[in-house]
Amino acid sequence: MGTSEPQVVTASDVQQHAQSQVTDGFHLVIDALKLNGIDTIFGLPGIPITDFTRMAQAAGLRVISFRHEQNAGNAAAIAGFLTQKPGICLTVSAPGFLNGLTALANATTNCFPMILISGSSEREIVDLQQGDYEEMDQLAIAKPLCKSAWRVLHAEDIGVGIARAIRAAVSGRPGGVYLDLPAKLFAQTMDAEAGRKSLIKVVDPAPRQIPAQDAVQRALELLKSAKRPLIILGKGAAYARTDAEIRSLIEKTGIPYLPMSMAKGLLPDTHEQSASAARSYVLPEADVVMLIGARLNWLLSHGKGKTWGGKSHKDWGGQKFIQIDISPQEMDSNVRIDAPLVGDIGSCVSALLAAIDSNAGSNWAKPPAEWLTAIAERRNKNIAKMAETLAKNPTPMNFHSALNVVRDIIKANPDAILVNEGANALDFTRSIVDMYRPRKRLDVGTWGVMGIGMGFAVAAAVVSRLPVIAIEGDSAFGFSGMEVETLCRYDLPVCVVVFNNNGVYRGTDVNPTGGPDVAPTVFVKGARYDKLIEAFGGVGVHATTPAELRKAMEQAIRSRKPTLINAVIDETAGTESGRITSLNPSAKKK
Ligand SMILES: Cc1ncc(C[n+]2csc(CCOP(=O)(O)OP(=O)(O)O)c2C)c(N)n1
Ligand SMILES: [Mg+2]
Repeated sequence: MGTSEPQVVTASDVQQHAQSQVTDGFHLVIDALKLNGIDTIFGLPGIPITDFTRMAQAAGLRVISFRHEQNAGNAAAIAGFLTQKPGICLTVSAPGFLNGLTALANATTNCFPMILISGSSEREIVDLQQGDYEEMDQLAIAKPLCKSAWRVLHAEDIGVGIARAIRAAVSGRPGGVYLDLPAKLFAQTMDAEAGRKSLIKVVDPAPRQIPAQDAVQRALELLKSAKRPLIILGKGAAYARTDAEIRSLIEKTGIPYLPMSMAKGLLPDTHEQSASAARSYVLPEADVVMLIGARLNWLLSHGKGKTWGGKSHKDWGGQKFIQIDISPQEMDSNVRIDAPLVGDIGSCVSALLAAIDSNAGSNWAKPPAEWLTAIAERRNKNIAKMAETLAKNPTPMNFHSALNVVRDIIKANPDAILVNEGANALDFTRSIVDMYRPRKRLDVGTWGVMGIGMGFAVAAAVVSRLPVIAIEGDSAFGFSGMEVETLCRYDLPVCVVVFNNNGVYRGTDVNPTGGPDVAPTVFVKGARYDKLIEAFGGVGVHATTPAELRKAMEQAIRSRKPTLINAVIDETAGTESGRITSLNPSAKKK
């Protein structure tokens, strides 16, 4: 400047900056997200998005940083499930993108709304494969693994890109969306006013989809004809947030119901119409089954075979199905659907309720008493048998005696969110721990994937501010265990309980050669997972009895301090793959 005057920032400088005539890609992305009610980003910084995370935080977004992108991705996915807004995961290029991609694919499989936003490298170099820093054609790789994938090359298209991503994630069947933002986009500038005008506030991002009246009538007629009706609730029903209508449908019709894992608590598991404890009786015996936001995938034995009373593996059991789903393509995916009811779950259930009222008024006939009595008998017998097992207090502690404690803790704290993964640690928790409120059980979902634990726990605590309890197999925990630092860094009210049975399924396998390597399913014996969290200032507890476990869990809930309890479980107690042993291919030649 050639003058000796001191440089001072005047008030008018500041004002001018605030009313800056230009904006850039960084700010347009942030503004577009904020405009659409997004208040949290789950991610991991690095080139080219480090400054973006800083600016997002400065602009008032909550930026939750993780130690691995897969955990940030899982956090975003479950935040989407819990809020019906797309969860945002932000990563760097190639390896960061790939780390996040597993979570994106898992979100799509589970119908969780999520947007993976990844920075990417220089297009010209990537496309000619000239070896750029973290070079990868991310868009092409993401495409088959999510609902939609787009790249934004120009700052003026950011508004459209974010709007489409939001719509794609939450409308129809929710799922994962990929948004590719090249490094150069962030620094692009444009006129601020034109930039503001280019942004889109999405109107009605997940439009209701009203079912056709004749489809409603068809479903109702079939339901009326049933002698042994059954309702199955899937996590789609939980996601729909139409809890009162679903409860009313179940209670008005008097039909027994089965909740799938993440639909537990939609009605309290202690509800008298719950057939959970008589599952193996009701599936083959039912004559008409109404699926609400549940798919006939492997978790329901594809709606056929011996589970459903079929004579052999792929045999139809004779049931007629009513299926409520937002996706018409879901119908007939495994067996014939006699009454498809396509629409959003809220609209479908409301339409059914209205039809029931106008058809039958208060005269809707409850299912025949023989059916209800037969179910009640089995249920009561199984519950009594379970109570006996739970009352035992063996040494060392086993899954049952430990879960008896968790069961009491959840009963006393029904608003706490339960995250759950593992094999035995998963299956026993699902069947032993009753849930009382909707969307409180978050688990491995459709894929039975390990690694969701800490990502889900962080997001559940962040979006709900409620206490979170994560019941983790020791193997399962290892997939995301480093995020205990994240729990401590954000001081989240999460109590992790590692069910430590020294390995995958159990800790007793031996190396058949007698060599020095342990068996592939076995870990370090007597590991102290509680010491991990102490490294970051969290509370670690070593629990070898139900009494110690109870005291530690109660303390964790009371204090809201990040806590990790190493619960020592009998290493002989588990079974191979938990409840799904039969899915292991068995070698002809041993
Ligand atoms: C990403 C992924 N990798 C591997 C598996 C296979 N698998 C299923 S359960 C499990 C761990 C079971 O051990 P643990 O969590 O300790 O539960 P336990 O049965 O011992 O209670 C593994 C590795 C998987 N489901 N997902
Ligand atoms: Mg284990």
